[in-house]
Amino acid sequence: MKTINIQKSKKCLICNNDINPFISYGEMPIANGFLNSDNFSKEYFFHMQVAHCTNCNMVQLLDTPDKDLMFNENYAFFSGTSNVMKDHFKNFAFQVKNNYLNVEDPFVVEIGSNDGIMLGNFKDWGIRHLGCEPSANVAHVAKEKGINTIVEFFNEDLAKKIISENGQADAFIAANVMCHIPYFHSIVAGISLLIKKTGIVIFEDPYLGDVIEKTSYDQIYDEHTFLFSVNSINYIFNEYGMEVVHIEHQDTHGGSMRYFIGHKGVRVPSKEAVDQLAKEKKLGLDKPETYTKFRENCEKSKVDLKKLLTDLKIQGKRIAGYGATSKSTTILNYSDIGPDLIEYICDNTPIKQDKFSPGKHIPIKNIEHFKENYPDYAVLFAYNHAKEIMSKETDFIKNGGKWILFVPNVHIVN
Ligand code: DWN
Ligand code: SAH
Repeated sequence: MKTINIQKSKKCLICNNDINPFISYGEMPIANGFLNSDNFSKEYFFHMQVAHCTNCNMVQLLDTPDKDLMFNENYAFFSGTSNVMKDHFKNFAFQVKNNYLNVEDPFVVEIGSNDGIMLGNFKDWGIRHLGCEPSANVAHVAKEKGINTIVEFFNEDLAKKIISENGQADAFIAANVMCHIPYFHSIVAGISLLIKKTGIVIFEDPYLGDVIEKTSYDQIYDEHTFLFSVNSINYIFNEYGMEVVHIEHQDTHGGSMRYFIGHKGVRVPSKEAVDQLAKEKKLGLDKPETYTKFRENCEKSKVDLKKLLTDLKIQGKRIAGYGATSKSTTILNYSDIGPDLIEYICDNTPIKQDKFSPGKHIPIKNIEHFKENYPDYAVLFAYNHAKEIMSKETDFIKNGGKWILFVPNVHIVN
């Protein structure tokens, strides 16, 4: 089996060093591009390859589709689909309010604010806030709740506009969006202007260390241009006179890192931040061998999952998927798993239901369909919400059903 397909070297999006891919996942569709059958023939694909930059250590996609193909008025991910995430973001917001907003008339900016899952807390507390959310449909949900939101992509120009209209911000916050933005220099340049000298930048994204350790390669898809580490984030922010002053590991999305960043010299970097920089070197996140091993692990995971599903199918078992995640687009297309193996995927998001999964065209159904048509096995594509989903779906197990997980390895939960 040969999945690597090295193309000509490209330049690192962060430091302009030459980079080469360490893996190709093949042709990939838009991860959130759920579609109707009349659009199958027009579906867009791109070659998904990943590289590690040996100079700045940023792990990145070589190519990303145009941003408007991914983030638009039909964006399929609504943050409010998870109650656990609502609590998570409430706690995030509390942390910002309690520790960083003890100034007169504070101002908070969030990018990728989606349906307002985090920013709504600041609105409820009467704190001056602004969300930047380019996907009009999810932004509309936030606006309906009275959360100040502009339907625009954040970049340096928008940062200047925000400053001219509102002044500088005390806190710039973001979750699961910074890693989505290939024009990252414009983002960091914008943040360095927008944030006050004593202000704070706090954002979290899936953590490279977890992806490597758990072979959770499904965190790699069109929207995720980067897999961040503390070293790579510190590298780029340093170029704009800022530095990582603290970090906190999070359990969300299979393992994330929350970065706290300030203007250089204003705060003393915490022990956690300093230690993590060294720990990443010990983990080998700066070594090409780490990524060669990761590629081998991805190839094994792909073979194991397809074999398990094929064997179950041969035994006459019915298999469904649970959670039509963006991540599942990578799993299904890379592992070549289609409707012959997975009958349907159920999901609680109305915009995904009664459409087909990107690339492999597996029917997407609502949760009632799952309850009325329990399969023998359900692949938990939304494994990052395992606790929340498994606690709601106890009847599936009572009816003899079994969950299949593929992180950190392919296994059946007995
Ligand atoms: O980074 C991103 C994260 C924040 O969200 C985005 N690029 C896109 C998206 O990624 P994802 O689709 O992999 O996210 P989730 O949160 O793993 O998606 C869970 C899916 O499962 C959603 O479609 C909702 C669905 N779901 C469900 O049907 N029942 C979720 C829960 C909790 C449930 O109980
Ligand atoms: N913060 C939410 C949503 C994450 S999904 C959560 O963690 O659940 C990523 C979001 O970022 C999408 O809603 C997308 O429209 C938005 N986004 C993508 N590029 C952006 C940019 N340049 N500026 C602001 N938001 C952006």
